[in-house]
Formats: sequence, C-alpha cells, structure tokens
Amino acid sequence: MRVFTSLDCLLHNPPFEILDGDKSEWLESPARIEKIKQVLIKSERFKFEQFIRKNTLLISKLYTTDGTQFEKKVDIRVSEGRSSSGVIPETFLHFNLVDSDDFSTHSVAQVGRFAFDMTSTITKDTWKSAYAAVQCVLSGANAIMNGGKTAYALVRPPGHHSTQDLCGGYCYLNHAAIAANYLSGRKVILDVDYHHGNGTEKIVKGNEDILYVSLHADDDYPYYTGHRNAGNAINIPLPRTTTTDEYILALQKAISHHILPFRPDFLIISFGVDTYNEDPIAGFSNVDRGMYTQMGRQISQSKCPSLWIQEGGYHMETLGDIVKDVLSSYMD
Ligand code: Q9C
Ligand code: ZN
Repeated sequence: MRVFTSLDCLLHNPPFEILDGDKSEWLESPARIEKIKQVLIKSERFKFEQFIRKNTLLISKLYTTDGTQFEKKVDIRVSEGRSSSGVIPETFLHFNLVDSDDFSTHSVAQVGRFAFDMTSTITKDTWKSAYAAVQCVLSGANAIMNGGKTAYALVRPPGHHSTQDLCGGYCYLNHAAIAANYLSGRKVILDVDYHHGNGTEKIVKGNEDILYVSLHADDDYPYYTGHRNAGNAINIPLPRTTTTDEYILALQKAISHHILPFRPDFLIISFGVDTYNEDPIAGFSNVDRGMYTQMGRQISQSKCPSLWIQEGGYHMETLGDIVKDVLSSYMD
C-alpha cells in the first residue's frame, strides 16, 4: 500500500486546548503521525512517499464557487496567527448575534468568523500543515485514479469536521470532500471516525455522484448533526454501549444496503480510529482491539479502489497497531 505523508504535517502544534472546561494538552498532536509511521514502516507492505503535487488553485476551486473567497479567508487566518501560541477562536459569528456585515478586524473576530468551536486554534504553522495534508490526499487520489487499488494519506490535522468556511474539531480543510470532488465518477465516503463528519456531509450535500455514509456515536461531539439520513447522507448513530460485534454488524449493513447498491467507482474512507475503548476523548466503552481486523475485512467487500484518509484517533499506545490492523486486513 502506498502511504502519502509529509513532514509539514508535523508543524501545526497548538500548545493546549480547552477540554470539558479545563485546559489540557492539544490531543491532536504531531506525535500521532510519528506513532503510526513507526509501526507501518516496519512492514514491507507499506511504501512511504512524500507528497508530489503542488496546486493552490485546485484547493480554492474546490472550496468556493467564486474561486477567491477561500484563499482570502486563509490569508487572514495565517497573518493573524503569528504568535507562537496562535489564536484561539472564542467569540463566534452566531446567526442570532450579528447586527451588520461590517465585521471587526480583531484577530479573535477574524478566527471566530471561520470557526464553530474552540478546537481550531490557528498558529503560524496551521496553514502549512493543512495544505500539506491536502497535497498528500491529492497524491493518494492520483494513485487510485491511475489504476492503483488503494492508497493511504497519513495526514494531520484531520478534516471531516470542517465545512467550506468553518474550522472546528481540530479540522481546517476537509480532505475527504476535496478528494471526492477531485475524483471523477461515483464516490462513496465511508466515515468510520467516532465523531460525525458534519463538514463532509455539508460540503457534499446535493452532489448525486457522492454518497456519504457515517457510523458515529450518538449524543456526542459535534452534537448538532448526524442524527438522521438526509439526501445523499446516510447517518448511522450508535449508542456509547455499542460492542465490537454490534459495530461490525452496523458496518456490514451499511456496506450491503447502501455502499454496494450505489456502485461506486471509488471508495474514500474517513479513517478515524477513535472508536477504540481506550481513546481519551471518545466513548465506545465496549469496542476492543479485535474490531479493527474485522473492519478491514468488511471494507474490502466493497471491491473498488480505495483512498484511506487519516482522521481522529488519540490513544497513543495503540494508535499505530490499530491502523495497521485495519489496513493489513483490508489488503489480505
Ligand atoms: N468532550 C476528530 O476526531 N472535542 N475530532 C470534543 C469531548 C473535540 C474530534 C470534546 C473533538 C474533535 C477529527
Ligand atoms: Zn473523531
């Protein structure tokens, strides 16, 4: 399996986050990538490559209809985020709050306009990492477009919570949605991250060539989304008590009832592994290590070229092994 990664993905490193009202370490750390790499690199089945594509225009085109708004937004964020600790969004442009569109240029206002929560700190390195992540994802997309069976984008920050113009949940650019728009033909995005991919659902909404299928925890972050099916989005909320067997059964059903009948040309996997019971921010207490080899096997039933994009997963001790379990059993 070709693995696309970039050293630039290690740069973004906000000093802390607010978790349940307390200050704690930034869980979505650069070390996540290193942990996964350390495990995969020991196996000859994984071939590491640095990203090869550079194309700013492509990103902006995918994100806006007028082709300019997105890059302007990013310029603002980068220029306002130059302090070493970055700028944390804390005052948000809430639809009930605004009294005019004459917005403040204060850095807190600038970042608050483009974020829906506080876990989207903007540092001087954020854009570099997010941009490199997109390049890796597009390299992976090229690999499967040119006849490859599968590719893995080992990237951070993750993407699936970010909408076209909002950051949140550690996410800045939506990799799965970018890949789905980039690849031609019919695409399924299968999102197995513990959290609902609200951003992906929103961006691909109304696109008949794309089906979004998500398994995620009910009644957990991002709270306001993912409760029911809507158009091209199949949402499968699962209780926190979900066991390994129940999860695999739900996945099996999603594949046979939704993914296979859609007849995709490409499968994009929003590959979060924060479903594991020891994950520090997630809550499936009955999902064990044994789930991940079954997950890979199930997904291989889709029988179409696949692009795996790293999303969440924060249990550092097992992160690499879990990722390897899924990807290896998928290839077997
Ligand atoms: N008490 C991803 O996995 N904070 N993002 C949740 C729960 C934000 C997760 C707090 C979690 C974002 C890509
Ligand atoms: Zn997650």
